[in-house]
Amino acid sequence: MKGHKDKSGIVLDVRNLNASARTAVLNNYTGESGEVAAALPGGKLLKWVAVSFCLVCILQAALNISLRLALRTDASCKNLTEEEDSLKKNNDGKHHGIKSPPASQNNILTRERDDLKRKLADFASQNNILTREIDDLKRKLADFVSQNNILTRERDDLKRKLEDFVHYAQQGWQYFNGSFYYISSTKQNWQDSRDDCLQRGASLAIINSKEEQKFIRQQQETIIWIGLTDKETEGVWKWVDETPLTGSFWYSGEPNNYRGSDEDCVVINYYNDENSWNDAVCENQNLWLCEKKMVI
Ligand code: 2F8
Ligand code: CA
Repeated sequence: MKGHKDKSGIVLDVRNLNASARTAVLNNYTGESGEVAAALPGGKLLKWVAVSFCLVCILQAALNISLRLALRTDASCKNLTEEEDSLKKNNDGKHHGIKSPPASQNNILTRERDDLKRKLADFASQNNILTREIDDLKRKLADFVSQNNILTRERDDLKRKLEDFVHYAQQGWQYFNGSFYYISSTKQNWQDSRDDCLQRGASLAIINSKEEQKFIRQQQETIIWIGLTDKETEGVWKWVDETPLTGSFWYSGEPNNYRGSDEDCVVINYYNDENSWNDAVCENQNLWLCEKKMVI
């Protein structure tokens, strides 16, 4: 058999073809060494089909993507347009006094907000007033507490004084011009007399005025010790409360340390005379006069 093999080994028989067909086939399928090839090769065909199929698929995918993008863009534009229309409607309604539902709701909320703001301002104002009132009341309370403490101390002080008054009055003491006076019923020397007065919460009498001197003379009928002495320094007379002698009621010729005796303590001797004082020896036994000053 006369024929030609192509690269795949297929034998191509061209004997029955007419001249033009045979020429065409042989022209198209010539081997690498110049020999005539057989019919179309099967591998190339398959490659062409596969490539074509892939191209069709790619084209299909591109078309799908394009269509989807186009549809989505269209939907977004539609939504935006609707929103724009809605906003326009609302805006037009506000400008023309038309109460659309959202605007009405907005007005209600605005009024409620304004009401709440006013109420808050009122509460703040009321709160300030109440705070000031509380501060005032606190100050008044503090004043009352302070005043109450003062009054309590005064009350307690007065109670003590009243108790003192009752006590000395009940013991037979005589009251004159702010002091209670007590004349003993027994006799002692000057120092023991002084100590007795101290034990009674008092002192030997200290005479500071004419009136007091007169009152004391009226109470006595005999010689009594009073609280005046120059035991510390001869000739320097001092009261038992350490105050110096300023005004005196010495009897005529006194004090005299009679006949050289050491007369350092004072008695009211001549009680019929305003000037009734006499210096006497401190160890003499006499009645004594206690004085309790009452500070009112
Ligand atoms: O004459 C004054 C004189 O009188 C008495 O002495 C006699 C007094 N003595 C007494 O009271 C103890 C003196 O002191 C007084 O000076
Ligand atoms: Ca004397």
